[in-house]
Amino acid sequence: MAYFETIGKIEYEGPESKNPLAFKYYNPEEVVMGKTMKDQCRFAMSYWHTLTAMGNDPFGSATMFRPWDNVESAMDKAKERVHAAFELMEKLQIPFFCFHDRDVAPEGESLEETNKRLDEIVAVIKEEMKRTGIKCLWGTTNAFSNPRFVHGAGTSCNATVFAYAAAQIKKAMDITMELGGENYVFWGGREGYETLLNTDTGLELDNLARLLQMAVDYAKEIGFEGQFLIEPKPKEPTKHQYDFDTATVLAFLRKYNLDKHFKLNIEANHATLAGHTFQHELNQCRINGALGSVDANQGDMLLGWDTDQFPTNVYDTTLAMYEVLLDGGFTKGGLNFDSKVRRASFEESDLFYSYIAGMDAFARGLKVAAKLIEDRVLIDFVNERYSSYQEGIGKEIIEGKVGFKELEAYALEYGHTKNTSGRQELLESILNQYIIETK
Ligand code: XLS
Ligand code: CA
Ligand code: CA
Repeated sequence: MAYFETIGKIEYEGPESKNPLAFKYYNPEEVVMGKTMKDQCRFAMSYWHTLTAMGNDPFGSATMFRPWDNVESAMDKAKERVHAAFELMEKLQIPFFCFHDRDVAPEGESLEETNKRLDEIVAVIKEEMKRTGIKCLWGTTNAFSNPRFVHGAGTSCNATVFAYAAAQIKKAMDITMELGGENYVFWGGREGYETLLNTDTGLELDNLARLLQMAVDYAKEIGFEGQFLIEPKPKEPTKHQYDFDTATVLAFLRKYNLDKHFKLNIEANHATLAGHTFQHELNQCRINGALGSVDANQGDMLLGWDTDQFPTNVYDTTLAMYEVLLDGGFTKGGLNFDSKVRRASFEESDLFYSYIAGMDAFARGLKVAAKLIEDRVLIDFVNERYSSYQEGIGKEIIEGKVGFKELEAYALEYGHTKNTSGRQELLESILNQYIIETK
């Protein structure tokens, strides 16, 4: 059964096209910096926002019109969702998907039944993957929705809940491996605290590290070669989440000797919630060799929560792709649209318009970023700005040849240095020119 019968395959028609159901910038086979756009972007559909988000908010119930949900049993619904998902991805030319265990199959009465249900749906997903060639970018565990995780999962005060979370992750890793997932993500939805009056943060963080180490050990045991990723987020649902931002996650990983096993999955909206730009978080991953994958969305700067909107801001997509390209491009990671249509965009066609908007915004960002790198506009400026470290005293500082005494002697002789302008406004205007003019 086809669920989007009136919509055909979305093709690239170029920037002159007025067809709302066509790509204006995403041209999958076009080569940008040595790779096709398809391989540079590695777009993925988020199963949760696309198939299961119903438009509920704290003040109102579901608004989405989703014909594949018009079946009786929860398992039939889960199966129909698989078909709808793959039809949508095929038509939008999206080569990957990402999923939580609980997005694809409903929980049963017991863990055993839940796992059986997962196996049943995974078989359907596998068939669709075989039919379409679409792959799994990453899998993850939803260890935050069920009330059992009220005090956390790996950081719960209740050891039975820790055990349950471990069992759930074990199964999610099994199915991610079965589906050929290239990464496995940890987002600590309830791994944080509301008040320090009742919280042993030391034990909670030690336990979180223990859980991650168990995942590393289990991956080795079953031969899972996917990349482990941690996705930082500073708050929501908990007041303070342990995986606050890139810097916090890297410090945590290093403390527990887990850094060689994990990279990061950076989400735009989480970066801004942490008081950073999207580019800042990607940049910090890049300089630490920890850039794994990206959750492509955007927040609303006027709101203080996670709105998960489809990314349409070309300024941001350009600067994000700039970091990705400087990092050498994606290997196992990709651009997962962890984005949902607004509550009032409830028709099925809105799913197409939103993905087209996001894919075009990133394709455009990719091209502008590639041009900025090819023309070396920022690279040369930055190199020149730090050129005092390429010779003389600067070189000696870098090479570790001088200490305080030598630098004091130098400062006494040459202390009255002349600084040069940082030229921020000039660079911003060049960036605008590239965004507007790049063909
Ligand atoms: C929630 C997170 C979540 C992760 C996967 O804010 O973005 O969806 O990406 O669990
Ligand atoms: Ca995310
Ligand atoms: Ca989010």
